[in-house]
Amino acid sequence: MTQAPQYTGTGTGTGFVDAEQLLEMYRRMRRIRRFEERASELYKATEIPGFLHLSIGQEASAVGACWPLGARDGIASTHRGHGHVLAKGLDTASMMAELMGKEAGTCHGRGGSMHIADPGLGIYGANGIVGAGLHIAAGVATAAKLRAAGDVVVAFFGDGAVAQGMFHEAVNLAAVWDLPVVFLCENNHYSEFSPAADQHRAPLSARAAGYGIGYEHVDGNDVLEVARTMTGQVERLRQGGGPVLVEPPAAPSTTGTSTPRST
Ligand SMILES: Cc1ncc(C[n+]2csc(CCOP(=O)(O)OP(=O)(O)O)c2C)c(N)n1
Ligand SMILES: [Mg+2]
Repeated sequence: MTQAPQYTGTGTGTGFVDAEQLLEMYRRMRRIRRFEERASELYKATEIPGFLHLSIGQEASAVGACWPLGARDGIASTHRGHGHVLAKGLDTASMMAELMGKEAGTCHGRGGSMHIADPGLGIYGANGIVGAGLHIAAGVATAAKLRAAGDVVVAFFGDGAVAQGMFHEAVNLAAVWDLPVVFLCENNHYSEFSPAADQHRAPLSARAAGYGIGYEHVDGNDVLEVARTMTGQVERLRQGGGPVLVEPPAAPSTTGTSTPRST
């Protein structure tokens, strides 16, 4: 007889997920990992043009963050967005074609890894400009608030965006307009080669307090903890609650800017 999956971490709560849902979370994380491993091979073989930023090690935060989202909910992503868009429901075949610049790609090969988007799935783009997804998320959340159908938005960003003016503008506007958006910082404490301490002094919890919004720290390696936290926050936003900043620290292995073509 097959043993049901056992979970011993802190993320689970009674009735939160059953064994099949646990397996589905694993499938989603595995799909992202395998996709990026293959993309890395193709990049090294020069089959993928431009740059390729992998999110290996961050699968749990992508899958956990998107777990409570439906098709009408939105996400805005970053230069490191493969996991986010796959977790939101993009199919691997059209996405890989997009990375390879092919007509069969999600955006007919015009966007590539850093500008892939599918608004029909609530995917408002990966983004090559650090911090730029935050404004897009605020805009999508404004539309969601006006529609008043309970839709929410998750704005993924890295710690490198925190010293940008765009971060201030988007978070402040979301706070004063009570927009239904989760600002989710995958914090690996580096922006390219610059440690976070060289860029900003205050921790994200203090930043959130400065804007008068909530803050939650979660274990970015624990998909259940991220999913449970996000499920609670998304439910709160669907009921009309205001924005929140969620911080799952990211794995140091993802600090590299681009996967090298030759190693
Ligand atoms: C506005 C802007 N400035 C600089 C860059 C160059 N750049 C590309 S990735 C990156 C680091 C971003 O760091 P972070 O947001 O923490 O993401 P991480 O790569 O650490 O996941 C920078 C500075 C850029 N793309 N956009
Ligand atoms: Mg970073």
